[in-house]
Amino acid sequence: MTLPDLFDYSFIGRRHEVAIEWDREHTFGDIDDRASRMANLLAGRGVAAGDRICVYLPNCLEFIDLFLAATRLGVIFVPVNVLYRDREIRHILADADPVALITTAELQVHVPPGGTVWTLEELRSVVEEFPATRRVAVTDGEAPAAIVYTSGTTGASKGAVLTHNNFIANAVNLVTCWQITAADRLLLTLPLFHVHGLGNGVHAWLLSGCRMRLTERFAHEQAAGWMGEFAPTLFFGVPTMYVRMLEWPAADAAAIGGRMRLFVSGSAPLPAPVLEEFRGLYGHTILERYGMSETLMNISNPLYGERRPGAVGLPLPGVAVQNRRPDGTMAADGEVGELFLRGPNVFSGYWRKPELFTPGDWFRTGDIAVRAADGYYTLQGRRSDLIISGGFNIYPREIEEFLAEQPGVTEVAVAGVPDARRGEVPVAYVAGEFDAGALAEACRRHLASFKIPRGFVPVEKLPRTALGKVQKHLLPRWEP
Ligand code: MLC
Repeated sequence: MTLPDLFDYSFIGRRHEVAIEWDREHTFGDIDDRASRMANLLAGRGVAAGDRICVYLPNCLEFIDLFLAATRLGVIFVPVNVLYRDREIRHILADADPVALITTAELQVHVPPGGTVWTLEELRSVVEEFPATRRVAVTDGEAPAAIVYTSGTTGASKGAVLTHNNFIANAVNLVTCWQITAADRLLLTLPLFHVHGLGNGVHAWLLSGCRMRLTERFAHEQAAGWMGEFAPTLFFGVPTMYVRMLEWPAADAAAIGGRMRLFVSGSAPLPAPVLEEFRGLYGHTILERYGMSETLMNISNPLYGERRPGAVGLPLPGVAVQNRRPDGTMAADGEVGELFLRGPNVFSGYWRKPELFTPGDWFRTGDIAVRAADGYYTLQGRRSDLIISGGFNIYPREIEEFLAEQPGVTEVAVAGVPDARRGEVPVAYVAGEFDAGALAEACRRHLASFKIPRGFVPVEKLPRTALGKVQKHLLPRWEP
């Protein structure tokens, strides 16, 4: 089976039902036709199976049209975070080698010159001329559907290649385990360029045939209004969104909670006190689950049964989990280990880096966990020094490499410091004769906003082990 076959449950089966609220209501038939026109447009420009297209767009209907068109043509869809700037985009373009990058006229200024760019505005002006005839060129469920770039421990991001079957396995699990049906109303405010919004949001919507209200982003000043008007029964969020929701008036919270069926959280750890406070206000226990770009969803608290605060729950169907000690033997229940995963959800490897992962192998997550005697997993941290801010992953190494290139910087370490809203934020510890304002400005110009260090702390030199490794836990405390 391929994604177009899966989505036909809704596109054919629920053709006349409302699928999405965006500028107005659109039926599944409308979305199907839009995807067909876009597929014909792409095919008319010579885009063919196996080619890559990069999509650097905020949430919009055309994002969905392009994704669906790509899955039909066997074209590999490469979403690019809209907060990325020239340095990050240059790397993705060089690595993915797409036939074109699609963006808005406004975002185009961040795209390095060279390579083919099609603007959203231009596509919009011509797509209606293409017929809504169906064109499906992919038949193999093991074909790649998307390459999702995920920050690498080496500084530069790597492209995780996800197949049609990976997305199908994930969607079937979520729809089954969270009992998502056509009667649901999904409010989707997550960015579509990550697997949380795309692999969970869009896929659960199209498989279940529910009604979705899509917004450009989670604007916390407006989100309470959307929840009031749209009355969702289902919401997928990152912890930062739930922290924001604690600030909403108690009467609104109770009304929203009264109509909701399920709140799900992922992409970053949900602090247990947030879960407790949220339960008091909204009358719901947020369901926390655990996933990654390379594997989609792995472990989830149950819909019925105990949603354990601080724990991510039990493995999803088909997902094999091993919690290994550093010597490769299995950790006992209650003992700390590192999670290794295998299953139909696990990706087929990193784009053009076959040496890093072989399909079918156990995937090493880098996540440190404990399994309780009753099977619930609790994450305890990461093997690497990954920072997660507002649900966006940051590898300190990438920022360190960039700052080390700046004038006056002799050495630099970046570490995550706790932040009540975002979970963590990055801070840079810098040795040398540098100007903090100039460093901040350079970061603003070349890096995504969530990667810009909140502070640049001068240090004489970095604390290192005898072997030269930086000891981040010995860095001075940062005070805002
Ligand atoms: C954030 N910003 C965005 C944006 N999200 N800009 C454009 N589009 C978006 N989608 C920018 C804002 O412009 C602002 O920039 C800054 O981020 C903070 O904005 P804010 O309004 O103050 O936001 P806040 O209330 O803190 O909430 C941030 C957030 C955002 C929760 C909306 O962090 C977010 O959407 N996170 C979701 C990340 C995600 O989807 N991760 C999934 C990864 S997949 P400035 O310049 O003013 O600072 C994965 C696997 C798995 O991890 O298991 O899910």
